[in-house]
This record gives sequence, C-alpha cells and structure tokens, in this order.
Amino acid sequence: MESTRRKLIDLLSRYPDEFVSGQVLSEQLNITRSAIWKHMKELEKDGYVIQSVPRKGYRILKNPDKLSANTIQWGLSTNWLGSRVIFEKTTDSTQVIAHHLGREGAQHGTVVVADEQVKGRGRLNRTWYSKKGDGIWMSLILRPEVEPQQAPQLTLLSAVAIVEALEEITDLAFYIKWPNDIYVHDHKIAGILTEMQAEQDQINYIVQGIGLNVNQNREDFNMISDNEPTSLKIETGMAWNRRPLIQVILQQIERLYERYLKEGFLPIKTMWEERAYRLGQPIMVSSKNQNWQGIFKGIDQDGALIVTDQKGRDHVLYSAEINW
Ligand code: BT5
Repeated sequence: MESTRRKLIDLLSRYPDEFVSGQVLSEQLNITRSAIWKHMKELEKDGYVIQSVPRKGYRILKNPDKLSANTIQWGLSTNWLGSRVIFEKTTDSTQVIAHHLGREGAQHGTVVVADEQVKGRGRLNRTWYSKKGDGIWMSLILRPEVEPQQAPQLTLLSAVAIVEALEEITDLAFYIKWPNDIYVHDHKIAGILTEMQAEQDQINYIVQGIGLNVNQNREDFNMISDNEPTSLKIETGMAWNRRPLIQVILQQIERLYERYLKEGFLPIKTMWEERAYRLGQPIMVSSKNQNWQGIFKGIDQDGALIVTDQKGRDHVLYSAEINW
C-alpha cells in the first residue's frame, strides 16, 4: 500500500472514537491538507468509510470488507510473508498465477489472493469450490532452503499455523486430518495444496495453496457429494471479515516457518500430533490401490503417516488417503 496512506490509516486507527484534525494529519505526515483529502478519497475506493466533519477532522467509520492488495497489507505485521501481495477479483486458480510468478523469480513470501476461483483445484486435480467473496483462496510462494523431500513438512506446518490462527479468533477447536485438511466438528473447513518445482537436490520454489471456507451457507456446498464441508459462518453463526483472517493466518505461518528453520521439524511434529484428527483411532488407508484398516499412530520425523496394521506392524506412508 502506498506508504502515506498506510500511515494515515495507522494514525486514524489509533483514535478510533475521535476525530483527528486535518492540521494534525498534515503535520504528522508532512503533506498538505489537500493531499490528505486526496488520500482519503483513495482510501474510500478501497472500501474504507471515512467521516469528515469541518473543523473537527476525519475518522474511520468502517474498515473495508473488500479485499485488495492494499487492504490485505495494511496492518499486516509480518516481515516477509505478504511483503508482496497480488490480488485478483476472479481467476482460474491462484496456484496458476503463483506458479507463473515463481518461474519468473518472484520473491519468497509473495502471496496471491483471489476473491473467486473458477477452476480452483485440490490434490490429484480434484475440484476446489471457491465461491466469490465467501472464502480465502490464496497461494504463497516460498523458497525454503531445505531438501525437496522435506517439502511435505511445509503442508503440516501451515496446517498447524491455520489451526492456531482459527483458534486465536474463535472459541472452536480445530483438527488436522493428515496430510492437508482442517476439520471442525467432523467437517472439512479448509484444505492445503503444496506443489513444488525442484531440481534433484534443490527446491526451486514451492507454491502452497490455502482454501478456507468463511461465509458460505450450508446450501452453498450442495454440489459436493463426497463429504460435508463447513464454513466459519456455519460453525459460529456469524459472518467473518476475511481481511483480518488472512492476516492472522499469514502471521502464524511466518512465525512457525521461522521456528522450523531454526529448530527443525520436531516442534512442528509435536504441535501437529496435538491437533491430529482421530489420533490413536482406527482408520481406513488407501494406498497403491490397496485398502486396509489400521490404527493411526502419528507422524514420523519427515511428516510421513504412521499406521499400525492388525498384526501390530508399523507402516510409514508418504502418500495415502485416509478415511473412517
Ligand atoms: C485440498 O485438496 O483440500 C486442497 C485445497 C486447496 C485449495 C486452494 S484455494 C487456493 C489455491 N488455489 C487452488 O486452485 N487451490 C488452492 P483435496 O484434499 O484433494 O480435497 C479436495 C476435495 O475437497 C474435493 O474432491 C471435494 O470433495 C472437497 N471440496 C471441494 N471444495 C471444497 C470446499 N470449498 N470446502 C471443503 N471441501 C471441498
């Protein structure tokens, strides 16, 4: 966001119930009062509702619900994640844009957000429904200096971060279904899709897609037959503003990512297992065209799934579908 406008918002937000005079704003920002007025008009285009009263000054009546690169970045307290934000009103998939940017050399921490995806995708090219204005559909470009085989750990890392973010803003408990689904009350609310471009022993870039259902109603999911998804609105009975949600998620991911670089995967593994959906319970495993039942024991040092079979032997699975 243009830095003057960001400062302007910061100043006005410090006194939410008071007017701040044009004089004070112009002195603090070292610009003319007519420049202030022009900036206010630009902020209104971003969805801010600003009250301006002669001889009193300005105050913010409403922060925008509308997403834009500016509104996402204002108030975002990360160091690198989201330092560049690309926003699209509608697009096929934020993954496609992020891959394109990744190939072109976009910086680590670039974030692509869309209001609507018309070809949103999950794993194995499954459809990801991404209704306009009702969810968080975003892709992160990451350039981690870790081995390519460690990339799946980043899915687990972000899953923990998203759970922490959601628990920070709601009173609900969220769980992670291995490897990439976030669950609440036995229903899927979010999914993560981690895709990688790598040479033999080096990651070129990772595109990590995050889809989180926010303001959908139950009937918005009628077309999904194989599970019963949910949204924050369905679970909490109220609508949510996506902008602060995106910010908390990015903040949590950046925080955990830095911890991962310093301390490795072990702390993330522990946090993940604390939030694992149905840990210790019977599960159905589908892998390599075989279906079998076992007990979900946990994850290993790499983030692979450990399932104990009926003879008591542990199996370490790097890719599989699990069900109940
Ligand atoms: C995922 O795949 O859960 C990963 C979803 C990643 C979506 C993000 S949005 C931003 C970025 N851009 C993209 O195009 N994708 C990423 P998977 O585990 O394969 O789950 C897919 C299955 O979830 C589908 O087959 C449906 O059954 C179900 N599904 C589809 N849309 C859903 C939704 N909005 N909420 C919950 N479940 C959904």
